[in-house]
Amino acid sequence: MTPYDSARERFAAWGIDADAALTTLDATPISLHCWQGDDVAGFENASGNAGSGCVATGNHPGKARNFSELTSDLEQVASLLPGPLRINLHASYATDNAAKADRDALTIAHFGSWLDWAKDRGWGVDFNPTCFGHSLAADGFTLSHRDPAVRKFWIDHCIASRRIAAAFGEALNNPVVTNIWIPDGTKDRPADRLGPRERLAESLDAIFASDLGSSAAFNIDAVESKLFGIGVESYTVGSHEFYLGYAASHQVALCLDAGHFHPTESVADKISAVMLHVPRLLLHVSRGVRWDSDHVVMLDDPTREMLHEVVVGGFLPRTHVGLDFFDASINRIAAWTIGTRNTQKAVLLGLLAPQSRLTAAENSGDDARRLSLFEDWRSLPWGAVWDEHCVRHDRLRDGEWMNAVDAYTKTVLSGRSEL
Ligand code: RNT
Ligand code: ZN
Repeated sequence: MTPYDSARERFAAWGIDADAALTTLDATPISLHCWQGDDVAGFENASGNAGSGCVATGNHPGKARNFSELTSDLEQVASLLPGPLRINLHASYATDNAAKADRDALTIAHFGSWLDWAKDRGWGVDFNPTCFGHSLAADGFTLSHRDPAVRKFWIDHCIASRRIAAAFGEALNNPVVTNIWIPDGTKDRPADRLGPRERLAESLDAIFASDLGSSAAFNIDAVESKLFGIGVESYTVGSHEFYLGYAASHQVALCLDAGHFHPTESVADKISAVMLHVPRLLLHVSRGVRWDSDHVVMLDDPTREMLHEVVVGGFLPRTHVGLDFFDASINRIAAWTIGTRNTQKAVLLGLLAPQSRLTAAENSGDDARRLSLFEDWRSLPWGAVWDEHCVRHDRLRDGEWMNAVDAYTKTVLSGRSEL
C-alpha cells in the first residue's frame, strides 16, 4: 500500500474523497503574478519603481530585466509547480514596440510575445492596467484626479487594458480577468473625501461602458480596494466600502487582497458575505506583516481559512485565484515557488475539509464535536495527498525542489550582470 493509498483510506473514513479533491485541484488554475520576478519594475524603463505606496523592499541579486529573463524564470518556477497555471500581466510589461506607445495607446500588438508564450504553454492570461509608476500618477491621483485631462489619460489606459485583455482572451479562447487597482489617496487628512470618490465612480462607469464588441465575453472586469499605502496613510479613494458598493451595484468582480485590510480582520469571513452580492471574486493571495507588506504566502491559518471558505461555500466556479506578493530580499524563484505551492496546498486543504461532518455536528447543536473535528482533522495525512499530486504532475516534492532552484541560480541567475 502506498502512502497515498493509506491516506486516501484515512480520509475516506472521515467521509472525504481524496481522489475527488485532486481532480478539482487539477481544475483550479493559479494565476502567477509576473511582477514577483522583477520587484514590480516592469519593462518601461530599467530602473522602474512601482511607487504609489506599492513597495518592494530588498535588493537580492538576479532579478529579471527583460522579457526573455522573466519568461525563463517563470518557466523555471512552473517546472516546480504541480497543477494548472495562468500568467497575470501588468500593462507595464508590454514587450513589442512598447517604447513607441504611452499607456493610453497600448494594444494587443504590444503584447505579441506574451501571447505567443502563453499560447505555447497552454496557459490563460490575466491582465492589469498599470496606474502607477508614471509621470501622470506622480501626485498620487489617477482615475479620481481633479484634472479631467489626467483622468482621461487613465480612463483611456484602462479602456486600452480591457481591449488587450479581451483580445488575449479571444486568442486563447480563455477569458481574462482585468483587475483595476489605483493608488489614489492622500498622506494627510483630506478636506474633501467625497469628490474623488464621485470622480472615481464616473471614471469606472466610462471605462466599463467602452464597447468590446464580440470579444466582450472574454473579459471579466474586477476592482480592487485598499486600506492605505506608504505615503497614502490618511485617505484611500478606492476603499473597501467604495468598491464593494460599486461591484455589487454594477455587477463586476470584486478583488479581495489578503493584505488590504486591518491586520485583525478575517478576509475568509468576508467571502460568503460579498459573494451574496457580487458575481465573481478575485483573490489576491498575499501576506501582510503588520501592514500591506506583500510577504511570500505561507501556509498559515488566514490563507488556509480563505481558501477553505471559497471551497466549502461552493464559490470555486466563481473565484479566480491570483497571487500578489513580491519579496526582493530573497531568491525570487524560491519566493514565487514557496508562495504558489502554499496557495495550491491551501486549495487542497479546502477540498479535503470534512464539511458534511462539520455541518452535521453544527446542525445538531454539538459544538464540541464541531471543534474536535476542526482540530483533529489537522493531523490527517494530507501531506501524502500533496505528495501524490506532485508525483502525478512529475514535480519535485517538498524538501526536494529547492535543489533545483539552487542549480538554476548557479547556472542562470548568477550570470546576470548586477551580481
Ligand atoms: C497594490 C495592489 C495591487 C498591486 C499589483 C502590482 O496594493 O495590491 O494588486 O500589488 O497590481
Ligand atoms: Zn493586490
